This record gives sequence, C-alpha cells and structure tokens, in this order.
Amino acid sequence: MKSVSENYSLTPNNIEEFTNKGHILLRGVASKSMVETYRPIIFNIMKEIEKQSLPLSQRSDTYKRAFLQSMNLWKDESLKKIILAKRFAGIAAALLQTENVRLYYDSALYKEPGGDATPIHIDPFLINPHKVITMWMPLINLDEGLKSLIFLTASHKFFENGIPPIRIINQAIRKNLPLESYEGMERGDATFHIGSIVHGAPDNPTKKMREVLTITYYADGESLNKPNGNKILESHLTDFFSGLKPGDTAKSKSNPLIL
Ligand SMILES: O=C(O)CCC(=O)C(=O)O
Ligand SMILES: [Fe+2]
Repeated sequence: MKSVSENYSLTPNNIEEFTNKGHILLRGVASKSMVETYRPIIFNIMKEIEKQSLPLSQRSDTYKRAFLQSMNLWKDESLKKIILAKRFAGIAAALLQTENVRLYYDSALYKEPGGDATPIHIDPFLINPHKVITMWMPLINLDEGLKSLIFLTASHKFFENGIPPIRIINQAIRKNLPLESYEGMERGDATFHIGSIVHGAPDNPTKKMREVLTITYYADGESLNKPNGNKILESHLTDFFSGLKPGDTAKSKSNPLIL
C-alpha cells in the first residue's frame, strides 16, 4: 500500500497546465488500497448524515438537493491520517507553487442517486482565492453515468476581489471559455482546482451514491479577509478560523500546517 506520506511526482507540465487552466486531473493520487481502508469509515459517517436528513424528495434547498455533506472529518482520529496526508498536501503546495499549506476544511460530498446538479459557482473563501486549492477525490470509480466536476477553463483569471461572483461568472461565460470535465476517473484519482475558478457538477442519474472526499488548502502565510456581511464567510470565521479576526494571519488550531 502506498503510504499516505509518500511523495507524488509532478512534472513542470502539470504545474503549467494547472496555472493556465485552473484545474488538473491527476491519476492515482491515493492508491486503491488506501481508498479501501478509509472509504468504509466515511461511508458510515455519511449513513448517519443520511438518516438525519429529510428524504431527497422533500428537500427544497438547492445545495441540500445536490449532496449530503459532512465537514471536519480530520477531527475524527480514524481519518486524520488520510485528511492530513503529506502526499495530498504536497501536490497542493506544488501546484500553488508555495512551500507549505494549511488545512482550510475537508468535506465528504455524497451525491445521492437522483441528486441534483451542483450549480455553477465560485466557492467563497476568507483568503485570497488564488492561494486556495481544492482536491476532489472520488472514492468509487466514476462510471455508468457518474461524472467529474465541470470547470470553466481559465475562468480563474477573471476573479476580482469585491466583484459579486455572479458578475464574474457571467463575464467568464461571455468569453466562451471551454467547459471541461474528466472522463473515466477511478477511485483515488483526483482533480485539483484553484479557489478562484468557476465550476459545478452534473446531477446523479444513476442508482449509485457518488462518494467524494474533498480537501481544501491554502498557502501558509496568507491572512484573513473581511466577511463583508457574507453569512457563509461569517460562519467560516467561527467554524474554521476560531479565535482569529480579519487581518490576522490564517493560522488557528483548526488549520494544521501539513508539510
Ligand atoms: O462535488 C460537488 O458536487 C461539488 C464540489 C465543489 O464544488 C467543490 O469541491 O468545490
Ligand atoms: Fe465548489
């Protein structure tokens, strides 16, 4: 079994592709045996989340119809090793071209059979999104109609702080940038995307759960921006940067330095 700390070799081409497009697919980021080790633990957590949720047919919120979600998995002793794996964080740091990264958050995103599409969006972050990166890793093979994320390639270059995301998304769409997704992802393959990119995911028309683990990192040394009245960002301040305030260097107890 490939150790979770064994380095993954990236080529200069990988880094150039990521910088230009804002996203990349990397094969075999986690070994199959690593996935087999951790998948059942996450599966059981998600079973509980499912039990506590309304049936899909009774949910009206767009994002609640798109997936079941559980965050802060790294605080579970049995999952710490995979979430804080140097192998994953090493890729994130290399793609961001930075020395070291900290954890922003982790998230299991389980798109149920019949689950809706994840709308096209730019994720909200309290940190300069050009310094934030997300690993998106399926824990099952994406076949029989299960799909990867969809990226508006190079749309990260349109990001401007203070401009509402919907305007950035519209601008990027008007430029006719290519929409790209990745075929044939297997369990343990992963995409990485920059925090400033426009992306979404198709619905789940299959009878299988789309089991995905995501880990979001940022370059060590970044500081916190103001939430500016954004409710989600206000919750990030309490949930992921507890004890810190805007302007502070982003390094709370919840943001371990990984490398
Ligand atoms: O998995 C999904 O459906 C959405 C994931 C996403 O938007 C993200 O990881 O930033
Ligand atoms: Fe997202």
